[in-house]
Amino acid sequence: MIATLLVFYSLLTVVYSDKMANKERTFIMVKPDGVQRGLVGKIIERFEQKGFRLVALKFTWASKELLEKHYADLAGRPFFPGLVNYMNSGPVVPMVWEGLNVVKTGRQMLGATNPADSLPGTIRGDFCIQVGRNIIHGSDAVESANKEIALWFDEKELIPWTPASNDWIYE
Ligand code: DAT
Ligand code: MG
Repeated sequence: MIATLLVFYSLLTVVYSDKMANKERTFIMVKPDGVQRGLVGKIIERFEQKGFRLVALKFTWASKELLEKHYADLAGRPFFPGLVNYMNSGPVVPMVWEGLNVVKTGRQMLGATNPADSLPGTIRGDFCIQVGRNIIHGSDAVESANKEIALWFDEKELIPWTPASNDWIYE
């Protein structure tokens, strides 16, 4: 009896942790050039058709202060002032996407930082040419994703939900 309960419990734990793994979140942002060039819909479509869940989205013109925090790790780089000016040159579309391995897969969907190195089929590979106009941001690790999500969104703006398609995307 106890053995049966134990097996049942461990099965539950496996199923539960599997479901939790599907809750990984990443921070994706269409940069001002992506917005100006009318690529917001196409970018959202890539994440939707992959099967990831949209958890938050807004349209905003970010302050330099926020952008300096967002790119704090790059503050010492020669391109930093230009990067902040570019990111502050128009509205952006920050988003949170959720799903299994969404951070790593999201980076693969974006392509390399420099579009010259981004493979065809990736967002940067298909839609842009230069590193200073690479149209989209994506978190590079779970830890930075969590930091970026907290920087751009309030907790109440993150909407947990289960799409009707969920059981057809995850086994
Ligand atoms: P990523 O956006 O792929 O995470 P990153 O974090 O190294 O790349 O840099 C942030 C942004 O800064 C990048 O999307 C474009 C810009 N950038 C990076 N390296 C650059 C460079 N060598 N010259 C100009 N801009 C650069
Ligand atoms: Mg980065």
